[in-house]
Amino acid sequence: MTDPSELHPFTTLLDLDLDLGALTPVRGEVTERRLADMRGMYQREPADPERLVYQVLPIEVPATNANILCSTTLLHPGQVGDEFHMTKGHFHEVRDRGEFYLGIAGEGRLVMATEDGRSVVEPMRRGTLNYIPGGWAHRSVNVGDEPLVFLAAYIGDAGHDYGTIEDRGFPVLVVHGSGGPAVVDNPRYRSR
Ligand code: M6P
Ligand code: ZN
Repeated sequence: MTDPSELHPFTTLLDLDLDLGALTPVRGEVTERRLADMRGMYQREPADPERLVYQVLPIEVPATNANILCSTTLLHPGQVGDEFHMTKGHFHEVRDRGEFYLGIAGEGRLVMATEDGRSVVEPMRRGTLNYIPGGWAHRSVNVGDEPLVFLAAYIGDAGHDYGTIEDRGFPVLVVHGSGGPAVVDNPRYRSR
């Protein structure tokens, strides 16, 4: 689409279902991620690959830099070994594209990392606004007992680079420690 005014304005009422932790309605195709879709990302190989970890509910518009893409992520509570349920995590293919997350329900951590190995871990909960600058990979982690739900918005042509994270991992992990969620170094991280 060359003329962005060809896209008709619309309003989506985000209706928070407290039982499901889900936002409806959805405009577009829901992505479901199971443990089987995340092979090698957890330190321990899971025994139940069919377990549903998260769903991404999009508000679809054309993926160009004229638009802002939005999606709601519903990340179910749970662990694989010591590690809490998490998203795959990605850099943007167009590295300088930024993003923000608005926390809606649950308790989480947002793990961010640069390609030269710097990392930052920020809290996520209802009402938090996490700003992810360009050049920072991002992965969300559910450290609570309820679904972690957040709205994401990013520049439409950003794209998802999963391969770099699949090859190298994140520098840190979020694990269930004796005093609650703990951030520890990832022994399998491959620095450059
Ligand atoms: C957020 C956004 C989406 C992303 C989703 C799940 O909603 O960042 O772009 O797809 O989280 O994360 P991932 O794609 O890393 O699995
Ligand atoms: Zn992103």
